Amino acid sequence: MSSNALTDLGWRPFFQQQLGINEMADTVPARVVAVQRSGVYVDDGMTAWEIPLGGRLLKAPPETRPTVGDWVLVASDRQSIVRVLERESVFRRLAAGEQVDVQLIAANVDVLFVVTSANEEFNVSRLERYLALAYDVGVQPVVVITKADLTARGDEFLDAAKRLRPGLPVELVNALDAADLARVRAWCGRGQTVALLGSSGVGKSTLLNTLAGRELQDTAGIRASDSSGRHTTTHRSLHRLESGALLLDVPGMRELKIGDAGAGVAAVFDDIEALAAQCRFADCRHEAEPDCAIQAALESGALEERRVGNWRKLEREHRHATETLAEKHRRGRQFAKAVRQRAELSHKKR
Ligand SMILES: Nc1nc2c(ncn2[C@@H]2O[C@H](COP(=O)(O)OP(=O)(O)OP(=O)(O)O)[C@@H](O)[C@H]2O)c(=O)[nH]1
Ligand SMILES: [Mg+2]
Ligand SMILES: [Zn+2]
Repeated sequence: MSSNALTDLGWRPFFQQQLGINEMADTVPARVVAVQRSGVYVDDGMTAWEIPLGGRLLKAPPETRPTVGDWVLVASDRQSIVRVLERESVFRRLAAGEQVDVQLIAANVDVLFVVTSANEEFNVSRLERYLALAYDVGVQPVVVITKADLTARGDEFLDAAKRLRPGLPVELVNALDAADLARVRAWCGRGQTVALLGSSGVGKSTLLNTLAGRELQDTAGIRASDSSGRHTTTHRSLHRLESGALLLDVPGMRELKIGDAGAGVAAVFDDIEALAAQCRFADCRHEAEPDCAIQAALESGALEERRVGNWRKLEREHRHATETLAEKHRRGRQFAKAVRQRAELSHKKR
């Protein structure tokens, strides 16, 4: 296999340097292009094939299981995964619902397309959530607003998104029109991995198809009543474009719980955090305390009420997730210790 074929899949020194000498001889590096219940689809740059998910990997904690975008070492018989290579980046979220379970969304991503559309679906607070996810792992976000062809108010959406962060790249497009995607395509260079995230029906698969110039993924219409999608894409998959980019299509998300992405929240709201540092009291709750810089900025109109509200909400979510995950890890360690002690005890008895 030529190393060019691997490079085109996103292979780089960061992964190469993780290989031991024996591994170079005994294993094949491959990229996970899809994960299904039955197994993992991998690509070595020449062909793609399915590897059944064996017991050991299935039972591994979610964070160590292979996810789409991962680089794995495959045994020479090509039928099992020896190990998952360390990730350059990984998007995690908390599973929807009450329990705090971490879910991996995608690994080794270079650019995140936060996809939204120029209609009722557009929501700046939701965009801030996606931005926090991107900043938390150090991935470049690009906001792509679709359905420009269906509205006369495109520029309003464009301006609202641009106001989120200074210098944030935002593109307003008709995702069905290849000629309209030149600037979007500029992010899709050879070997670059680009993940598409957003609600159902915003046009993630449509963008992929138009960029690829062929129908790689099914797409479907949205409900006219509220512009919400029908969850057409059902599993995550990685696709190679002619340009050499790797596009990761993800099923639409009903809700994105960002989990313990504290650094990401701080980055999205760095202006608010800077103000908070100027309050008179270090533990200011920015409610009725004297000399509160945030209250002052709200009163002068320098700061938007909605933004402060979303900052508080994401901060709360982050704190809750961090505490609960820490508690969960502690219990997991206690359980493992108890199992070990019982095993030692029965060993001594024999
Ligand atoms: N006119 C127009 N229609 C669009 C545009 N982008 C997407 N659509 C349509 O919107 C519908 C939903 O698009 P999809 O690509 O299936 O949306 P998705 O984000 O992949 O949705 P899920 O797979 O459910 O997450 C389809 O009917 C598309 O043709 C656009 O820019 N203009
Ligand atoms: Mg889709
Ligand atoms: Zn304050």
